[in-house]
Amino acid sequence: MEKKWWHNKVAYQIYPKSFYDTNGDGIGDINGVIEKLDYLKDLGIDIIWLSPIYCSPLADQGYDISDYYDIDPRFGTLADLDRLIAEGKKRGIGIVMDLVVNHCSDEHEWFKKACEDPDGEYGKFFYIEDYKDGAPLPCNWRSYFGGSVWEKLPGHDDKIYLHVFHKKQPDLNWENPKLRKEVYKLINWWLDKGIAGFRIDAIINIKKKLPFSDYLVDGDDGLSSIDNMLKEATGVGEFLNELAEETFRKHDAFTVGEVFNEKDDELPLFIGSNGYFSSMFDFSAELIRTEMTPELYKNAIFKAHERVDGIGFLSNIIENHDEPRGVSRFIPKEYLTDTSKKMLAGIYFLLPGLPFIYQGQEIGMENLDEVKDLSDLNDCANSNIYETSLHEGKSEKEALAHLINVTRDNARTPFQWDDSENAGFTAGSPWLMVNPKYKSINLASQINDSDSIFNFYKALISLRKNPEYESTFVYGKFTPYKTEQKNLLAYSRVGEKSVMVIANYQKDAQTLSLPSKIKKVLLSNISKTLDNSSLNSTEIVLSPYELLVVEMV
Ligand code: ISL
Ligand code: CA
Repeated sequence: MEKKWWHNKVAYQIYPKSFYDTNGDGIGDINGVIEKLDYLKDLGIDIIWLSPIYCSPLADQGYDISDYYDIDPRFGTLADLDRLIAEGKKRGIGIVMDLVVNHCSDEHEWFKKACEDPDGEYGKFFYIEDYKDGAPLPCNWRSYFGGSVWEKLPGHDDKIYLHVFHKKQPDLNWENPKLRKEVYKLINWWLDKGIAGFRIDAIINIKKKLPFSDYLVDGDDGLSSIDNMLKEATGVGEFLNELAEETFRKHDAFTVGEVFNEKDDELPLFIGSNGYFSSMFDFSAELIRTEMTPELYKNAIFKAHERVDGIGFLSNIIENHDEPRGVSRFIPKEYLTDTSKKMLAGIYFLLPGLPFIYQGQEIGMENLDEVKDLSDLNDCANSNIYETSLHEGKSEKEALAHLINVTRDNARTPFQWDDSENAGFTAGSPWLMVNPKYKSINLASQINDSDSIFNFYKALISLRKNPEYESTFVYGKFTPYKTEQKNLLAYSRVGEKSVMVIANYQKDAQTLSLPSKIKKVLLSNISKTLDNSSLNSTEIVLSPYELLVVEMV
């Protein structure tokens, strides 16, 4: 495999609005990121992905961009960002921006001009259709946030526009070469500024199956999931190849795609050498919507990595800004402890590919347990989730309880820096409630505690980067071990060294027989040391939720 500069990197996702507020307005800002660069450097981070900070009405928290060339004043200025890029460079940290080009904001000048003259140049930047009241819509697709994808074009009773996300996020028409050129221009403008690359939002959505048509109704609302259309849409690769050719490849940028619904035979095109992207996220575990079990988790992540074996690098996560906290999702509540959180960390961190840490994950931040009222939360996706529950017959209390388990706000509550008011996130009043658990879960209490989750993440990163083991963790062959043994997650990474990652994903101890003897323990979440007799045996007893990383003889 041809070596690339980003292969051995460890990335960290920042959700700027909730990271650190320096001016007391309750909203995290770029200066807050700059202030915390040394913290991230100390943790061992090489790449920071910033969720969007461009000008935006924040209808979908910045994923609705009204100016691609400027920073929203709530986050700072372009000068602040230039400073962040420069300060990052000094510390060997690259900045990756979020690229949101399936749609823009309805407050972007392109859309405003399209509303002024739907038949003019900018009308063709969007999907605008004629419409007569009472007539059927062009298609029955359901927007991701609920309701039809069609909305009346402001100022035009006889026209509608397409939005697969929020109605304030009109879809850009990628079939139009002029639009594509504008997109490439803005990407190159940012790359020329010296950013390391992009995380690419909802990129599969840029290709629609045209002409518009109805798909199988799959809900009481008489609509059809976008996924049904995406299965039939072909040709996204032509757009993506042109995109890569006109922008990323020229800059040797690091790019990670938010890719769903890709087909097996497309994988080499997406992330193979000279693929459209450097990497793409592995969402296989996040996508499981039934109750999580260790077996489901194991099958999902192991299959995902076997599927790309020899093709390319996945980017591994346990959570992001769109998901509940990973520890709350993947570990049963009654067994959620520092030990089980560290186990989960070790499992995903040493897989092939790039580990991504989402802000707060490194201190074990958890979901909210309760909120008094829907209005304590913020995400634009909430009301649809809540209403759907009521519609299914749940009581208001049950609907709220369900929402708390799944809402994206779980990941968006402010970072818990310390146990002072507002968790040290802001001197003002935070834009979204602080998770009350900040009194016990916060960075200040962990930073000097060698047993803390924070220091476990630090140890994981230094193990990955230890020159003796780095090539094994980055390029070593991945092989699942004893997949049939229940609640055991084990795999080997074999390169210059032979390493095994072993996790006992259950509340009871279990015994495991190994393929050979252990040479030494590289990392353990229960401070395990092995005496001589254990080192001479090929059988080990694992404690509840134990994670063991060992070098094999
Ligand atoms: O978040 C989801 C489910 O809760 C996904 O369906 C999500 O909408 C999808 O992953 C696309 O996400 C990205 O684009 C959205 C934005 O809301 C998300 O925050 C972003 O990650 C629209 O820009
Ligand atoms: Ca601020």
